[in-house]
Amino acid sequence: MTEAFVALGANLGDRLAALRGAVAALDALPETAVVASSAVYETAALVRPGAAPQPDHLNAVVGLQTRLDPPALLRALRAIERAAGREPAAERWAPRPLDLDLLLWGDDEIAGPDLTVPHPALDARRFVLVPLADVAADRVVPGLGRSVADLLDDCPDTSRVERTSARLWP
Ligand code: PH2
Ligand code: MG
Ligand code: MG
Repeated sequence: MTEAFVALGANLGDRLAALRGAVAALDALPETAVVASSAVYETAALVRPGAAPQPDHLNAVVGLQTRLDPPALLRALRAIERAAGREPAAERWAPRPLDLDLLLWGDDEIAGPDLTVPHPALDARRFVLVPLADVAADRVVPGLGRSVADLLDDCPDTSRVERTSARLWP
């Protein structure tokens, strides 16, 4: 069993329904269970330099226990995104009905052509660190050697991350 953490985001369509559907789909994967869920946060969209503004995202993080391997989980994340109506985008960071990013895979570091874990921008983004701290504040991030709570304390990102009262799971 590995404990993995997945970031969820959506800024198109019924965002909360997409996040809830994704959590249920993750829990329904073979040999996989959702064991922790953060609050849901309304967050200002981070866009690429020079890009047009985008609608706010909802962001959250869930913890999983799984016997899948990382490539199998990654394929499952992509399939759940597609089932939520995500289409292959022409540009990176296009608005999307659902985005699922693998943040942490146990204490492992993975560097492959399709997957880098811990997620490379994890320590730079409050919309990732704030929900991750709900479920894994004391976890030391492999490669960085610092806890999620420490990284959040020092995170230079000042963009808006607002806790909502929405419940994601169960
Ligand atoms: N995801 C992005 C780009 N910008 N901004 C917010 N607030 N939340 C996201 O999940 C997000 C983003 C690329 O995946
Ligand atoms: Mg993303
Ligand atoms: Mg993604």
